[in-house]
Amino acid sequence: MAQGTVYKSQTFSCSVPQTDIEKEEEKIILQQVIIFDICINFTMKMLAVSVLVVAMMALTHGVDAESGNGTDASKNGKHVVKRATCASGWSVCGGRCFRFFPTATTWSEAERACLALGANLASVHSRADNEWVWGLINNKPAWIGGSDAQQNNIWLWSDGTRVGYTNWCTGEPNNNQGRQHCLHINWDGKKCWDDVECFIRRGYICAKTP
Ligand SMILES: [Ca+2]
Ligand SMILES: [Ca+2]
Repeated sequence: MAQGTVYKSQTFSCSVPQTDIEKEEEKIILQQVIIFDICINFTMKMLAVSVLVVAMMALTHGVDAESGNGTDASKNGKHVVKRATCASGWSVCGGRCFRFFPTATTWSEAERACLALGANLASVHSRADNEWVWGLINNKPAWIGGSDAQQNNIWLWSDGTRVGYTNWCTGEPNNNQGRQHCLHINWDGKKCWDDVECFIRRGYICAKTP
């Protein structure tokens, strides 16, 4: 290096001039964006076509069913729609058939009478069920299917369904004198539940699936 040579200092701004390589990279990125855009448009169009095809298939199936060619059609060519229906004397609620029997009987006899009809003493799983059952019993205490006879304070429904919803009256179940193992509704004219001795006699509500 010759002595006394002066090198000009370079100054750089934030806007760096693009090199040829950078320009090439920008072109590649632009091409990728265009390709991506084309793919998106293509995908959206294919999606729209798929929806249209599915809708047409559904319409075709509906027409077939109405004309007697569908799997749900009956032999005479008419479309059959199954609805929950209950036999005469039974009323439907939540897909089950309920019936109140006013004959005063013990809880076990009531359960056996329900079984003879293909039913069980009614289990109650919601406020709607409870209102429905209560509306059937003519404002008298009546048996429903709850019992803790096997082990005190472990309540089971006689139809084998899980106990979730409950509507015990205040202070119940109290297992009074250690011998109350069966559940009746409408004690003291209320919609709530009470445990009582299973051998007392009550009207009862049976329930079964259609
Ligand atoms: Ca008990
Ligand atoms: Ca009680």
